[in-house]
Amino acid sequence: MVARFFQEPPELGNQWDDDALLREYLGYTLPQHVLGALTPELSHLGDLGGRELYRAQIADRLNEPKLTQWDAWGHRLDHIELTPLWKHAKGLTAEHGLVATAYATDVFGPLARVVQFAKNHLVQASLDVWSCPLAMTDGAARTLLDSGNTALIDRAVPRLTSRDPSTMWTSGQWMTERTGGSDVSRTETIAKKTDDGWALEGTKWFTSATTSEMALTLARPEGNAEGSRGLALFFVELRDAQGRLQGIEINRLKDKLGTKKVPTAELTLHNAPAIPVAGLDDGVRKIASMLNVTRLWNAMGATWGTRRAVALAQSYARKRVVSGALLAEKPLHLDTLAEMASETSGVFLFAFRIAELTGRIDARVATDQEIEAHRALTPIMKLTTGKQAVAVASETLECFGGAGYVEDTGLPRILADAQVLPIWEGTTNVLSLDTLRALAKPSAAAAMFEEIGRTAAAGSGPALQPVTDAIDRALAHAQAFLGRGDRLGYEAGARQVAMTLGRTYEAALLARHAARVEASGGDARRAIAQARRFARGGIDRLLDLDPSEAAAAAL
Ligand code: MFK
Repeated sequence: MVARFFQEPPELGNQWDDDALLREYLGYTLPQHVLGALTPELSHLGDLGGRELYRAQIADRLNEPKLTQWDAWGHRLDHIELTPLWKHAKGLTAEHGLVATAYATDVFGPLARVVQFAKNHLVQASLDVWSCPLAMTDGAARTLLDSGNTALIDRAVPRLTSRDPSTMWTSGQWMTERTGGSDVSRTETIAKKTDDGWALEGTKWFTSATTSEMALTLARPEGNAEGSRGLALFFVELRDAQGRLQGIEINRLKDKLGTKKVPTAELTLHNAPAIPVAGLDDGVRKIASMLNVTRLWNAMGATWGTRRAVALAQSYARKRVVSGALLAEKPLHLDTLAEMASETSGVFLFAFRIAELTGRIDARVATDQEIEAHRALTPIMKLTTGKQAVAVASETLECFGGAGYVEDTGLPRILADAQVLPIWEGTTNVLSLDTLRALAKPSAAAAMFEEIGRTAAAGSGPALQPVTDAIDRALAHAQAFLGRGDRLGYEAGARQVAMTLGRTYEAALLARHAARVEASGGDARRAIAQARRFARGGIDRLLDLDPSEAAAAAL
C-alpha cells in the first residue's frame, strides 16, 4: 500500500491565553482589580476569536455582500445584503461594547481606549475587516462630541455607542470623490440651501460600509470659496422612517483586491438631506478628530492582523516537518519567525501607546505636551504600522510555501486585507507630508522627541544597551534632517524621516516593555531578544540622498 501524507493545517487556540504580549502589557498598564474584573470577558473573547469565529470566517470565505438595485416591478431598492459573519458581528459589537467601551470613561477613566482595543484585538482578526465600520462609527461619535452640536450629539451619539444591537448605529465617512482621496480640497459635492435645511448634490467614490445608518461627509456650500477651507462638514442620515434611502443611489459595489466583505460603494447624492455639523466652512479641520480615530483603528488593524498572521505561522512551524525536522527546530525558519514576531510586537506597542494618549485626550486629562505628541505621532503610527502589516503578511504566506498561495487555506486573504492598511485613511506619502506639517510647529516636534526619549530612557539596562545606542543615533539623524533648509530635499525625505521616527519609537517601546516585564518579575527573555533584534534590523531609514538623485532614478 502506498503511504499517503496529508499535512495538518495550522490551528488557533484561545487568543487570550496564547497572546503573552497582550497579557504582559495589560498586566502593567491596567490596575490589578480592573484587569481581574475584565479577565473572564477577555478570555471569552479570546476563545471566540481563536475558535468559533475563526471557523465561521473560514466557512464564510466565499460570501460577499450583494447589491440589489431594483425589484421585479421596477422600484429602485439599492439594498445591500451583508455576509452572515458581518451580521453576527453587529450583535457581538453591542454586547461587548467594541465601540462603546471607549466612551466608558466613567468606568475606565483614561484607560477606556486600552480596554476597548484589548477586546477588539482578541476578535477582529476573525471578523473580516468588520473593524472598518466600527472605526468610522467611533470616529463619528468622537467628532460629534468634539463639535459641540448638542442636537446631533443627542440624536446620534447614544446610538453610535449603544450596547443594544437593535438600536446601535454604525457610521460611514464619505471623503473620497473621483477627484481624489488624498487631496480632498477638490471635493465637487455641493450643499444647497433648501426650505427646511440643506441638501447635497454630487458623487462619492469610495464609501465603505454603505449599510450604515449615518455618515459624516464633506461638501461645499453654494457660493463658498474653492479649496479645503470652503468645505463644510455635514451629517447625513441615509434612510427615512420607512427605511428608504433619502436622495442616495448606490451605483455599484467596488471590485477590490481584499476587504471583500466590506460593502464599499460608489454613490450618487441627489437632494440628500444633510445637516451642518459645525458651521459652514473649515470642514477638513472639523473632520480631523475622525481621521485621528480611524487612523488609530488602522494601526490596530495592523496589530491584530500581524498577530493573527504570526500565530498561524507559529502553529504551522510546530506541525510541518521539512528535511527530517519540524520547521520550529530549523534555525533559519526560527530566524524568519523572530523577525516577524519582533515587527508584530513593535506594531502592537506603538498602536496601544497611541490608544493610551487618545484615552487621556478623550478623558480630558492629557497635558498640552501629550496632545502635541499625539498629533505628530498619529500619522507616523499609521504609516509605519501599515507597511509592517504588509511585510509580515507577505512573509507569513511564504512560511506556508504553496499552501500560502491557495485561497481556501484562508491565508491569501490576510495579505490582501493587509494591503489596504497603507492605502486607506491616508497613504504612506500623504501621511509623511502630514507628519512634516505637524512637526513644523516647534512645540510639537519638541513634544514628540521628548516622548520618544523618555520612552527609551525607561528601557535601559545592560542587555538593552545596543538598543539605546541605536535609538540615540537614529534620533540625532532625524533631528539633523528636520533642521535642513532645502525644500526639495525636505519633501523627498519625508517618508524616510517619518519611517525612521516610527521605527525608532517602536524600538524604544520594545525596550521599555522588556524593562517593565523584567521589573515585574516576569521572564523578559523574549521581550529583550525582540527589542535587540528590532533595533539591529535597522531603524534609521534616512538615506541622505540629494533629491536630484531621486528624480534621476525615478523615471
Ligand atoms: C481597520 C481600520 C479601518 C478604517 C476604515 C476607514 C475607511 C474609510 C475610507 C476612506 O474614507 S479613505 C479616505 C482617505 N482620505 C484621507 O484619509 C485623507 C488623506 N489626506 C489627508 O490626510 C490630507 O493631509 C488632508 C486632506 C487632511 C489635507 O487637506 P488640506 O485641506 O490641505 O488640509 P490642511 O491644510 O493640512 O489642514 C486643514 C486643517 O486641519 C489644519 O488646521 P488649521 O486650519 O487650524 O491650520 C490642520 O492642522 C488640520 N488637520 C489636518 N489633519 C489633521 C488636522 N488636525 C488634527 N489632526 C489631523 N490629522
